[in-house]
Amino acid sequence: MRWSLKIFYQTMGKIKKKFSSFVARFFKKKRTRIGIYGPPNAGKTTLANRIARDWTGDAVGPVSEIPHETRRARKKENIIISGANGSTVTMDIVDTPGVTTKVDYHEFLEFGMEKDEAIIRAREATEGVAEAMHWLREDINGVIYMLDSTLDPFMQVNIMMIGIIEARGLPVIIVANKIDLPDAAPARIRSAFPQHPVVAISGLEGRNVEDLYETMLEYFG
Ligand SMILES: Nc1nc2c(ncn2[C@@H]2O[C@H](COP(=O)(O)OP(=O)(O)OP(=O)(O)O)[C@@H](O)[C@H]2O)c(=O)[nH]1
Ligand SMILES: [Mg+2]
Repeated sequence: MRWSLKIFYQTMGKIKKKFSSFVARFFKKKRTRIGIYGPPNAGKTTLANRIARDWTGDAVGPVSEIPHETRRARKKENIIISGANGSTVTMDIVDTPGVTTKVDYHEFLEFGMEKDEAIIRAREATEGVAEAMHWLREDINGVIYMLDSTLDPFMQVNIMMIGIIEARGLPVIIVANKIDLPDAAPARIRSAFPQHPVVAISGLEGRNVEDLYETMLEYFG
């Protein structure tokens, strides 16, 4: 009798352990995948590098003043961001190629690039745009939409991209970047997209990025 009681308690113990590990797995927070989208040269890679450096110590990819520097999506996994109140969110950050409706190789010649190299860059950039759109459909849970706040936000490509992101029901934070420049007008971006949170930053200097991290915790957490 005593033996059967012992076996009974042992079995119950095993079941309890299995059950609690199942519960833990069930409630474990999934990693969220955040895509940084926006037109070429907005400062997407600069911000991706800053986020990665601030929270993991590594960079994501090269930055340049020539548009379409990023021509393949690049991912940095397992970035854990934590906020002032102790909340955290684990995310993969995907830096995407700048999305435009047309890539013209002539644009690169102005930067002193050889014609052959410019044509290759234009082709790669076009493929990169298609790839970025594919990721948006398949694999992204939230979006940082990056704009250069010295430029007009009412470009067709921005309206179209924000429309696609809204149609997919993804949470989006709009970043008004380059506020260190004298022509920056983040208020213009705020009034263009009143339905979404807008955070004005300088990704280059790091100004106001803390505010962006808190907003990311709020919207992507
Ligand atoms: N003044 C200023 N320049 C910035 C800022 N962020 C990025 N830049 C500059 O803008 C240029 C483009 O930056 P990237 O980070 O390569 O931009 P991107 O959006 O990744 O560009 P693509 O990959 O070509 O789509 C570079 O010369 C950066 O140094 C900023 O906050 N202020
Ligand atoms: Mg880039």
